Formats: sequence, C-alpha cells, structure tokens
Amino acid sequence: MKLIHALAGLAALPLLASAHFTLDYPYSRGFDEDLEPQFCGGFSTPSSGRTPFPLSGSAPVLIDSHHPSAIVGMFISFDSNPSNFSAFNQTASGQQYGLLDPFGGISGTGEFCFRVDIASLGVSGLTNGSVATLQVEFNGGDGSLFQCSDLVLVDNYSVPSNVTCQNATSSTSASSSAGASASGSTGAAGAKSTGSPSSGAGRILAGSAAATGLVAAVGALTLMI
Ligand SMILES: [Cu+2]
Repeated sequence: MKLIHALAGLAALPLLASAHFTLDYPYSRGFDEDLEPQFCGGFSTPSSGRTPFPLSGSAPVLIDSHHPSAIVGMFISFDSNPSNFSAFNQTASGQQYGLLDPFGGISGTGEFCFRVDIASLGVSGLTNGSVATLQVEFNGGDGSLFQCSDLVLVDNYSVPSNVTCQNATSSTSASSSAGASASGSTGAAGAKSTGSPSSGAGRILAGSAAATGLVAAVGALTLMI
C-alpha cells in the first residue's frame, strides 16, 4: 500500500517540464533546475576554468531544450565577474553593444545549436586572452530561465571536433534530435564547468548515459506497478 502510494507520487512528478533547459557548450557554470530562474541560473561565481572560445568567427552554442517550444536569446559580458544584466550590454569603459544572439523561437525538444560571432558585436579592446561570460536566456512557457558560461577568448581558436553543431542556424523551427536526450539534464545536474573541452564533452556523454538510465529506471518502476 505504502509502496504503491510512493510510486504514484513519483509518476506524478513533472520530470520533463521541471528540467527546463541545459547549456551544454560552452560549458555551464552549473545547473540546478530550481535556481534556473535566477541570474546565471543561480551560480553567481565565475568558473575557475574558463572555456576557450573563438575571439572572432562563427562559433557554436549548444543547448538542450526540454520544452516543446521556447524563446531563446543570448547575452555576453566582458567583465571578469558580471553581477547584473547591465554588465551584459556595456563594457566597463562604457561602450554599448547588442545581444550576441537575438531572441528567436525554437520548436521541439533536444539539442539545438546556435551560431554566434563575438567579433560581430564590434566591441573594442578585445584581444587574445580576454575574458567573457555568455548568458543564455530561455523561456519555454514557465518563465525566463538562465545559464552562464565563463569564457576565455582565443585568437584563431577552433572548437573541439567532438562539439557538433547539428542545427546550423538559430532560426525558428530548427529540427531537433527527436528527444533522444530530452531528459538528459538530470545527468548533468550540478556539473561544473571545467574549461577542458575533452572532459566537457565527456560530461555531455555522461548526461546522455544518465538519461538512458533514468528511462530504464522509470521503465522498471512501471513494471513493478
Ligand atoms: Cu521549464
């Protein structure tokens, strides 16, 4: 009796809806679905290891959406420790600039790739080794959510070859990877950015493996009932 009650409660949990979205590349400061409505997803301290990112030229940003449709936009700050949104549209010396990627719609769950180019902002003074923080805003219908990634800008940097950009643009109704990793955020919960492309790619794989495990666990519970 007690067991059945517990299982019924588990089944009622909105597992997918509560996962919101994850930032998979460049690597997030950290993910906590309960804190995701806060600035930088509730992680207020820059990562000790920053992800290398191209100083100029097209570069991918990968997110995993757990909502059937969402509005996504991206900001960037060039402060070493930006603490509010105004640090994401103005440099410390007062130069103003726009969004790194304008708000647009996506539909479907799973991985989405956005192409961004930091040099397109025309911010002066950026050079090899400059630091930046990317902030992604995502709204899948349950309010604005945020994730941050701390970057070091590198001249002529190529992202690791195992970071694949499946959707070439940020345009609306990009195709999704059909839910294969739709519940992957559970596996990535609490993971910290490492700044190491290879270990970060491993984290993405670990997330997928954990998602598969979750599906298996839910399947096992269903059999028990
Ligand atoms: Cu959500």
